[in-house]
Amino acid sequence: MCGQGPVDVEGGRSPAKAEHKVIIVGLDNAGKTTILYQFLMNEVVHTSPTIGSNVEEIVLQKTHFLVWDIGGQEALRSTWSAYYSNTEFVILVIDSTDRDRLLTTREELYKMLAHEALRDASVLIFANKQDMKNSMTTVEISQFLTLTAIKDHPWHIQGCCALTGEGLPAGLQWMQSRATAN
Ligand SMILES: Nc1nc2c(ncn2[C@@H]2O[C@H](COP(=O)(O)OP(=O)(O)OP(=O)(O)O)[C@@H](O)[C@H]2O)c(=O)[nH]1
Ligand SMILES: [Mg+2]
Repeated sequence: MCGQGPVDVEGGRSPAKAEHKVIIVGLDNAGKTTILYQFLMNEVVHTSPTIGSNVEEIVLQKTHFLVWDIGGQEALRSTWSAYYSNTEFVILVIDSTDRDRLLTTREELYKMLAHEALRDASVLIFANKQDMKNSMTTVEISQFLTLTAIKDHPWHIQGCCALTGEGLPAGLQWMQSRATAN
């Protein structure tokens, strides 16, 4: 937890090490915290609803991501924008079984994309819980969210299962390739 590198006024991180800021958003119960710790430890942790946020550093092939996992309960969604400044990647996590709330997710997505602070952000959408047999496919979700209409942000949709980790490396790889391309 305590870095030993050179200290600077920004809060103890070396300015030489470029760190890409990532936020993980999505409705409550989507699997955001499960994904974060599956990324970090390759295992499923017991989660409870996130109040506030968790932050962890994930390193992939020398690319450092500082990842903020934010609580998705309705009362907490208005706090998401407090995390937007300097964000390079938004990971939107969707519970692919949650048909009833896909419209709410859609509204939250377009509200975020219109936010000035996220003007340059890329968006990775994880269609999570693909292990459940009633889950929507990535094609269904893409169509419902009209992703192809999004022209002003690079985006990518990836099916996944946070319990097994399936699909997560592919999503992370997409972020890594964009992070190094920029
Ligand atoms: N079947 C299945 N369950 C999952 C998957 N991912 C997460 N879950 C379960 O979904 C529940 C919610 O997961 P969390 O990671 O706490 O959800 P969250 O998005 O962080 O929720 P908030 O913190 O309230 O915003 C937990 O019981 C997880 O074990 C998945 O891929 N498949
Ligand atoms: Mg959480």
